[in-house]
Amino acid sequence: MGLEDKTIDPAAQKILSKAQKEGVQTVWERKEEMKVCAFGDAGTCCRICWMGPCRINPKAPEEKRGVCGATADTIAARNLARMVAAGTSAHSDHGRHIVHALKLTSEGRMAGYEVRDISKLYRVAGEFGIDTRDREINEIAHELAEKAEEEFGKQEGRLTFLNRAPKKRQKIWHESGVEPRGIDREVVDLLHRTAMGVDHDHVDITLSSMRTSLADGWGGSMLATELSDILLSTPYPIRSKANLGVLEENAVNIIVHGHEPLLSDSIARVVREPEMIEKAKQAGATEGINLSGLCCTGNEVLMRQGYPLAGNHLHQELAIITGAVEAMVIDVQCQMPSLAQVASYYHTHLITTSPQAKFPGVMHIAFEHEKALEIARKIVTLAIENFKNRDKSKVHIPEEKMDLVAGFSHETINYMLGGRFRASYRPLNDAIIWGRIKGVVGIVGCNNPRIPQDSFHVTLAEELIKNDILVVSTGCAAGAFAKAGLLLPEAAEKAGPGLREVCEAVGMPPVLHAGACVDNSRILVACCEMVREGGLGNDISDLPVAGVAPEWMSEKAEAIAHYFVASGVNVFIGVPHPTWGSPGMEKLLYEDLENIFGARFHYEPEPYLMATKIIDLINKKREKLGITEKPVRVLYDMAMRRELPVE
Ligand code: BF8
Ligand code: SF4
Repeated sequence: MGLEDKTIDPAAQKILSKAQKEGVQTVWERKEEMKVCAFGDAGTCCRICWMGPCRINPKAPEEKRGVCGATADTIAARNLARMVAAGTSAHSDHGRHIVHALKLTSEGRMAGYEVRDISKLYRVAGEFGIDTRDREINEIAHELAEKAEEEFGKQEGRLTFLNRAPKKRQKIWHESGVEPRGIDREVVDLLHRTAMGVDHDHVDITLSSMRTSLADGWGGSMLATELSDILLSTPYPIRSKANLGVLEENAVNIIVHGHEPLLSDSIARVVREPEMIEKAKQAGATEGINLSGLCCTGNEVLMRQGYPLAGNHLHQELAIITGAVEAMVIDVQCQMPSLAQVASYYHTHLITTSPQAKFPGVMHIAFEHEKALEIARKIVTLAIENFKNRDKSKVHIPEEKMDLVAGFSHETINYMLGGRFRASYRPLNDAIIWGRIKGVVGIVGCNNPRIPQDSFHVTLAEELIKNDILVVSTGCAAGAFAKAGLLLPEAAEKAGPGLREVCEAVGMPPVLHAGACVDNSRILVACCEMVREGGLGNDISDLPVAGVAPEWMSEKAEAIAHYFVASGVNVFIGVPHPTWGSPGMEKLLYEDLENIFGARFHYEPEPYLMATKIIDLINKKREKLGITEKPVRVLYDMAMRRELPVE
């Protein structure tokens, strides 16, 4: 495998060459050595009970059954469902931690934290039926946290945020029996029904996967996003930089990596304290302390505080291999166990901070809410003290760093396109109706060494914007776009004439960074706003939009993909589902789901072909909406205005 087969990022290529010289193994070498097991890949390996494990030849699935009699369809459906359950639990547990932090903050038990977005607190409290009149902020926040906690443990009824969806979508969920009752309940339900000898109907199992995934998108993830905004502030457009070149030769480099924004928010504040900066200078770091982020924790500190992004998922080992990182502080999710091995070649302190995520032999400093700032200071001090151990002969920081603008929450899209005094989705809808913007596509998800890093993301996004399709992005896809310069307003030069005109008029990039993976919930809300604004149909499935996970690898990505389909958004994937050994599942996922949800999955491994398919789909949606022709602009006089129907 040549360097170009591993990554399209020149910074990554340079550090990979360094790794080879220094004998450090990375994810790509391990991937190359790993022989893919066809049964696992096809989804027809079952190890749910110990009469097995069983495997069914994916090329002749009808010829054989598991020891219990399970078919390939049952086995593949159960395996996929368990991925959705795990993905949902990850996002939702993250959400739970944020809810807990809001509660402690409202009780004055979280040092250095307070409600930072009061107007959002009022809005969300209103959705939960909380009386906000004449009450203290902390009292409202406390009640909201309690109501949000209940969303996890509810046994019946339905999740509160489902009310945000268009009425038609809510009806579809109700009639197909996929309304999530409580977040934890749905995860448990799915694990139960996929245990040995319970649900054997692949359609029924998959509908339950859909229900569980909705508990993620409209439950755990949405709570994580909204309550993080309330607690830590709602992102607004902010300038920063991305790629390994953000590391600094003469500074103490600290990287926060993982997903949960709580400790990293404290670290982000502590590194600005004058005493800490002075301490770093005394330790020989003339430029003080340099904080950057990786993966979704990186996205969180980027979106809210403008700290640079050192990279996306496949950059995590590379960052350490630069030899310039004093501490990598990790919390939960997407952190490769290999980090411990890689760090052992350099002076980097790898520090785990979550009681849920320990690595054997790795330093652990547990995050405690009451002592958040104290713990952040301890970690930053450790990093400063480690600066003297840096081996200068091993340091190589690539020069690549790209400017970017991030911070596009759905509130910001509202504001950017609508303006300060008429903030609404009207201008976006109008731009779509008039054809300047043909549609909106969310490109989200991971890096996966099955695909040269970032190649699918970047090729696809460039093709789409060239065809006047606005791209909204989260997670590691956003990291890829950041490094490739697509998050800059100047990237509008690569867009088609219509999109370019809109971007230039408001000074926004053609690819909008909407946040971490839990913030895919912002895309759901944006879709609801577009429907509510009018002119683009009555349901999310009417909108000229699509979702894409080109380089996905995580169970969380499966949960996201499922909830987008269940919400009426067609989802394209560049890496297939592990279901290809099951004819029933293939038909269901790639065809029949459409009949229930008005959307389905599409698999396409070639980025240009995928772009063509997405453009076709968007054109079909536009045709159905009757907006293929450029509408004739009519100037209303007073008499015509009086004729307009008033709702
Ligand atoms: O939650 S995009 S590799 S970092 S799973 Fe992980 Fe995938 Fe990145 Fe964020 Ni999302
Ligand atoms: Fe085999 Fe059935 Fe047990 Fe799965 S549940 S391991 S198919 S016997």
